[in-house]
Amino acid sequence: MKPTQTTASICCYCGVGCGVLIEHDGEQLLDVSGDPKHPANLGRLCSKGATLHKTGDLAARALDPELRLGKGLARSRTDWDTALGHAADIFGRTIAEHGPDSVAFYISGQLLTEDYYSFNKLARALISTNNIDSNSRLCMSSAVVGYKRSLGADSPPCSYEDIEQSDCLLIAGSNMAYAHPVLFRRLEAAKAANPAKRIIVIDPRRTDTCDIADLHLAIEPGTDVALFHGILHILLQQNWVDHAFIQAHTDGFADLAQLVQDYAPAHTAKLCGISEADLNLAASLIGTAPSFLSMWCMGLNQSTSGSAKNSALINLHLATGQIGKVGSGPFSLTGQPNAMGGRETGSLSNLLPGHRDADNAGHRAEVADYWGVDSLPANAGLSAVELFEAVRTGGIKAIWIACTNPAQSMPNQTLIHEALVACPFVVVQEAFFTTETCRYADLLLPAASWGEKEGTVTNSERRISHVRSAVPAPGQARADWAIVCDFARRLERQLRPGLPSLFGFSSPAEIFDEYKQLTTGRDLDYSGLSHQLIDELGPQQWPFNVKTQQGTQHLYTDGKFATDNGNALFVSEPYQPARERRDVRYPLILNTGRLRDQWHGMSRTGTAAQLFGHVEQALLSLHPDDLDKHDLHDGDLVRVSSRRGELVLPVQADEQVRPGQAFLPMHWGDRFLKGLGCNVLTQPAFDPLSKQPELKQSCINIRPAELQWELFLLVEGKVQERFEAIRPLCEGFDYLGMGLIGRDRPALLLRAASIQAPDAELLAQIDALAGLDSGPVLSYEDPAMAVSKRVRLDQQRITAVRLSGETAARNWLRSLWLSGEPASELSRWLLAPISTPPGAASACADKTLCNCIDVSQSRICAGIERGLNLDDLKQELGCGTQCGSCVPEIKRLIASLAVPA
Ligand SMILES: Nc1nc2c(c(=O)[nH]1)N[C@H]1C(S)=C(S)[C@@H](COP(=O)(O)OP(=O)(O)OC[C@H]3O[C@@H](n4cnc5c(=O)[nH]c(N)nc54)[C@H](O)[C@@H]3O)O[C@H]1N2
Ligand SMILES: Nc1nc2c(c(=O)[nH]1)N[C@H]1C(S)=C(S)[C@@H](COP(=O)(O)OP(=O)(O)OC[C@H]3O[C@@H](n4cnc5c(=O)[nH]c(N)nc54)[C@H](O)[C@@H]3O)O[C@H]1N2
Ligand code: SF4
Ligand SMILES: [Mo]
Repeated sequence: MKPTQTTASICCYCGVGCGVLIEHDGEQLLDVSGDPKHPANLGRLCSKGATLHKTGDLAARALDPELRLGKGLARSRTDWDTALGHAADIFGRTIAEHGPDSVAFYISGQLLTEDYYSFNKLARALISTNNIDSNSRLCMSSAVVGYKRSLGADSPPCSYEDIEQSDCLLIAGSNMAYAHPVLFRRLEAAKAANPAKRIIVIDPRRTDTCDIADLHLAIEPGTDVALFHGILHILLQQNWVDHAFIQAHTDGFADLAQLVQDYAPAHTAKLCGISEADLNLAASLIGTAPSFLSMWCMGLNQSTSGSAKNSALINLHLATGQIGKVGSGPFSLTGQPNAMGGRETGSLSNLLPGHRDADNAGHRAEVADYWGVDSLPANAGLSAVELFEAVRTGGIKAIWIACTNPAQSMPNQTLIHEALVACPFVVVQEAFFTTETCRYADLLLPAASWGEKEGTVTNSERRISHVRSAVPAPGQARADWAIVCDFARRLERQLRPGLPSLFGFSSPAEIFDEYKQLTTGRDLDYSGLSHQLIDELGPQQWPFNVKTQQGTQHLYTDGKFATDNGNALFVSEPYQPARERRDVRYPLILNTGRLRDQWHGMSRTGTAAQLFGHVEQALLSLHPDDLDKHDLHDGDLVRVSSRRGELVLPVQADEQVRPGQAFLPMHWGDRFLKGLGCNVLTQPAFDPLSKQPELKQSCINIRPAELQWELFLLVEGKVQERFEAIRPLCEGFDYLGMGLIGRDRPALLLRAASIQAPDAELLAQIDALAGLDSGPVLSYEDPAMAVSKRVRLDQQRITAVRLSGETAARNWLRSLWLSGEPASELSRWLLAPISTPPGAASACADKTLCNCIDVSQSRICAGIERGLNLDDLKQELGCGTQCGSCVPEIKRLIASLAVPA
């Protein structure tokens, strides 16, 4: 056995940026724990971070470059030299024939700073195009506009410590309990230590985050600007504003004061669908608090008025002078682990490195000078939605996609898939070959992933950490920066023959040292840092310049903002409703967002069965009244349609969603849910300034799917291989939902339905792949009814089940399998399997609430019914004692089930 070692690194999921300690033997990752020394998490991890080592099944990894030599042909494996040589030929030829703007790069907030910098230099300096955009366009770009317009630079002024220090916290359009769990733990602890701390949550849904709120404002979707203006109206009326601050440090207040006259309490409350009393309460909590902090996320940013929402919220801080001091300020939570680094290095089409703008001639000249090229392109680059539209209509002829899965995550998927089919040359630089986008790759480049690559990331509080590699990348996979620089050097031979290379880097540290000089003298100046210094001093918050040699906790403490005259600006924009409104044809508003244990398109989290324990499949949540109205029951399949597409999905009753609204998690794409996934329904309409699409509000209708023939498959073992083999066979089903189940014995789980039974041949193929064609298999066949059932028993234990035609026994068999017990009642049931299976009445599928200790909802409910409180449950069952991600949900169950004393 090899000796185990520990490497300190950073979690690759959300923007909290937790430090992790990776235990490994130099070849394999063995375990992960929270780094007690990292200031972002002080040793805590959430359910996703704590299971990192259990994800990333090698069977799902991209291991070799693969090249398709003609549309319609299969890709074949190749070596790096051939792969990148071919890419350089095609890019070179396309640029020569159609100009630099005929190629584009679509990159990701999950790359490391050094990867971004290489991509930016490649696109802007070498190729001379601004067609380089990232998935941050779907994520943080409204916040970027908000900060720049109101404060002069894209710099979040706060620190995590403000969560403890603040007297009043506003959480707007953020489900922190799921999406930034370690910060939420911090908030829970702070509230427990100081119950006088007031917390307001603004969210149309009653999420787990609301459990901590003193006040939850369940506003009508998209009405945040009206709400913020309405609050300011009251602040002015009550004289809860800081006139001295406004006078000394801001511009534009008179216009805003005028505008908010239109937002009187009664009118605002009506627009927002809340009570006037709640509106007044919110204003008084904010207006009278000694310190006021706001945190927000996609509920504000992903909107056609995302920029206005951001500025309207910042207005409240400027009007009350609650910025630039401890416990106060506007604090956007960044989604992806290095969305901040992307913004710093200029990884949106309109930006340049060092918080510069591509449409600013002075900025272009500074960067061109530093890079030693004549000039940078002045043509505006395309933003994500525009970029894929240009691909679809032929303007862009070669696209390079890295570390993002647009064929799952972009709105209006039908058009995205059309674009990827139409594009003459698609390069996909990916760690997992399983994603929806990889299907379209003419060239697939295998990327090293978490635990295997090195560089830096910046988290939500501007803190730069060193991401370290623990083990070598598998197969031929290489680090992203290395792939980019290798390609760039080949392209240079065509575009800059004879000149010295711009890409002669041999390590991420070297790239960092070149890049950091572009921050010199800028608001974010971190020219004083290096990889080595971060290793010595620990992670640091920018600015960190050569002179001060220390990090910065709070910005704007002197009341000087990053604008030309040093004053912050009040932005006055009226409330505009969301683009799509409910009407007779589309009477429900679809909201989309995150689940606790899944990450985006699930390329990584979707390889760990444990992470499906909390939510097993894609479900459309509706208020119970809406289910009644449509005569629907939990689990019924419906056809969900928007103006753009249709999906078949099971529904679930959910009191957290208000009547007239629906919620669908964003995670399921075409791989796990047939029909191009959640985003086949969403709309591409975007904010005019940030160009961020409105992913949170699209109108839909539902109708019963009426699919009589059903299929259920559960098969233990080799889950990735079986997934890949079985998924392509399922295209003919009207409904298909796939997932994993189990912990120590992972199994593949499949539910499908159709109007008619498929060919017997198809079932035979599935049976063969599931080991249900021979061996110890019990079966029942009723061809006249198109019903057929098979169960495989190995040593008396169920290892595979396939029910087709009718699947009433599926939950019973599922629990029998989960129990791992010998299945004695099976043969009796199989004699007459259409009759109600034993225990079927109560056998609705259970779920795992506590993922760390593996405690199911049913055990927790039974405990609550016996009178146990949270502490008793923790002690008796162990639930909630590790990462704590399940605690809000347990509290909610206690509130709904506990027998009043
Ligand atoms: N578990 C998990 N965590 C993640 C991620 C993940 O995939 N999984 N992804 C990371 C990334 S990239 C991001 S961007 C963040 C996102 O983090 P969040 O933004 O917190 O998560 P979402 O669930 O997308 O949306 C937040 C909330 O916005 C609400 N909302 C919808 N419409 C409106 C509205 O009009 N106004 C208001 N005020 N609220 C509204 C939704 O009901 C939802 O509860 O999460 C990060 N963390
Ligand atoms: N309906 C709806 N749609 C949404 C959202 C929503 O709330 N609702 N949210 C939007 C938001 S905020 C975001 S951020 C996007 C996220 O959308 P995507 O960017 O598509 O999300 P991921 O699935 O995280 O894609 C990252 C990809 O990078 C791969 N990868 C992992 N590590 C590496 C690596 O080191 N190198 C390389 N080259 N590849 C790697 C992963 O396998 C994965 O396929 O989705 C957006 N789409
Ligand atoms: S909160 Fe969870 S997902 Fe986010 S960085 Fe920390 S451990 Fe990772
Ligand atoms: Mo995001």
